[in-house]
Amino acid sequence: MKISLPDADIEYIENFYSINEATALFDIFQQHLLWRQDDIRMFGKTVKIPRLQAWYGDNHLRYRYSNMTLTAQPWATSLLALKSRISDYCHHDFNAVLANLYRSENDSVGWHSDNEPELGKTPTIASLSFGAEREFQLKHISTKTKESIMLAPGSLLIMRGNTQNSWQHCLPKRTAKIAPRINLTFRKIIT
Ligand SMILES: O=C(O)CCC(=O)C(=O)O
Ligand SMILES: [Mn+2]
Repeated sequence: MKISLPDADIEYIENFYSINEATALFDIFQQHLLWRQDDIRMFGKTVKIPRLQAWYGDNHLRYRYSNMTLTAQPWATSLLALKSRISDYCHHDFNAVLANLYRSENDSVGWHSDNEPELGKTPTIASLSFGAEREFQLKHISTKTKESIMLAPGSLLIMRGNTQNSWQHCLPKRTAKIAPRINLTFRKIIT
């Protein structure tokens, strides 16, 4: 399904994986990915980022993200099957994936665009969700228009073209209790 937003090219496939597959994949990734708790420096202070992360990709690719440099772990076999299915669906070659584990409603990611220079000018980002459903928000950079999409387990969200140049996105904290969620964003680093 196309999500019709100005200056964006966004597609959402709710049942890219069945609910049974999504549940099994959540368990595998939660147990087997090399989750790390990174820090960032903000206003001169060191703070823990509010989620766990893991970075996998070809040839120890490096990725600078919010002042951190992550060096890719070699592909875990559990990720390769997903990469190939998503690459076929998107007709796009991905060479890395950033995994996020939101342990609870207190974990989040703040407003940002996936606009690091190593992604190129019009990156294609393929984002898979497992575990609890969470609200993904979008905000147009100049008009400030907001939109939100509930990302269901097993869903695939694809952002292409100008989306990262015109919109920011975030995954806000919530007050009501929420179970853990894993998000995998497949990317192509241009070296
Ligand atoms: O968890 C999500 O759905 C979004 C994650 C994200 O925006 C990112 O890792 O850049
Ligand atoms: Mn992002």
